[in-house]
Parts: sequence; structure tokens; C-alpha cells
Amino acid sequence: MPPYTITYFAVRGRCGAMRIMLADQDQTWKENVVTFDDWVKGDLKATCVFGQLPKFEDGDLALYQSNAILRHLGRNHGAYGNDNREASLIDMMNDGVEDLRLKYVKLIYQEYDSGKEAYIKDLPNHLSKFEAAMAKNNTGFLVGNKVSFADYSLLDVLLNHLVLSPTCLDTFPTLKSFVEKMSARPKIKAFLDSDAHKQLPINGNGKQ
Ligand code: GTB
Repeated sequence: MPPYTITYFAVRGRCGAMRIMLADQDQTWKENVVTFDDWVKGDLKATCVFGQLPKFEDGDLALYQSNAILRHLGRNHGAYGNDNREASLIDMMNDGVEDLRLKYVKLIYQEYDSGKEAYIKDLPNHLSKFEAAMAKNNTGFLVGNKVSFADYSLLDVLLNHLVLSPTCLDTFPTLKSFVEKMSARPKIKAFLDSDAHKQLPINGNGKQ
């Protein structure tokens, strides 16, 4: 029986990064898919610490909040830097990824039709920060010399942005190379090519 269970809606959404990470770390996990009809009944919501999904179970440990889950997996699988200094920098970079993810989620769920053009125009101002940090580190990862949970989260966010704006990385060679190399890691490639991944919409409202 797999040690991990993800309880979430039938979307990539806030589980995209953790699924990529679990695949790359050669982990198996169980998917407990919640339909919107079941969710609105409220019973499951009432049991969730913040009234939201995803819920992640590692044995008898139940976790909520997608970034806490990524950190937990980072600790479990050696993807949280080589020392405390790197761990702090990884936290910082992951918070930067979260800021971009929140802007993206706001666009998708609140202002897609009216805001898409302006969002794409402003996107280089955000991507340039990751380009600079990644180029400065010069290892192909955000921090240090090995993959961290922040890299998986950045990969997930960039893949989503490439669907929104297929040319958005054309002026960011370091990020473009990062996406290509990360996506070509054999276990990530197999996951991204899988029906389990491809059949899930990115977001819950059909916009992408
Ligand atoms: N900070 C939390 C985290 O990072 O885990 C945010 C979690 C969150 O926003 N959860 C949303 C949720 O539980 C789902 S992600 N919403 C239900 C509620 O609040 O009652 C976004 C989302 C929205 C809708 C669908 N859908 O309809 O399928 C899927 C995903």
C-alpha cells in the first residue's frame, strides 16, 4: 500500500507540484478524488483544518496547505537543500513561486476574460526575477546544487504559464532550459506523459 494519499478535486491545481515531486522521487501514492457534488455536501469540508483541499496523508499524519505538504516531502526525500542556509533560501524562493501562483489563480478564477492580456504583458516583470536567481545560482536549480521542492513548484507554475502564453519563456533562456531539463528527467517525463496527468484539467473552471 502506498505511504501517501492525496485527497483533492479532479484537477492539477494545487497538487500539480507535489505530484511532479512524488513522481520524480520515485514515490507511489493513492489518489482520493472528490467530486464537486460531494464537496458541497460539506461533511468533508468540516473535517479539513482550513475547510479546503488538498489533504495529504503520510501514514497517520494528515496535512493541509499545499506548500506545507511540499516542505514535508522536501524533508522526507532530501529535497530541502544541503544545510539550513540553503533551506532558508529554498523557503524564500518557494514563497516567490507562491506569489506568482496566487496572481495566476486570481487571473484564472476572477478576471480571465478582462485581465488575460494585461497579465501576459506584465508577466516578464515576474519571470525576470526567477531568471536572474536561477542564472546567478548557475546549477540548473534555484538553490544549491540539487533539486528542491521549490524547483518542482516553479516547474509546475511555468508549465501552466506556457499553456497560458506559449511564448512567455522565449526571452528567458535560463528558465526555458530549466523547464526543458526538468521535464526531461525520466520520471517527470513519464509522469507528464501519463494519462493520469494529461486527463486532468489544470484548473477547476476550464480556463487555462
Ligand atoms: N492555501 C491553500 C493550499 O495551498 O492548499 C489553498 C487551498 C485551496 O484554495 N483549495 C481550494 C478549495 O478547497 C481548491 S484549489 N476550495 C473549496 C472551498 O474552499 O470550499 C482551487 C480549485 C477550485 C475549484 C476546483 N473545482 O471546482 O474542481 C478545483 C480547484
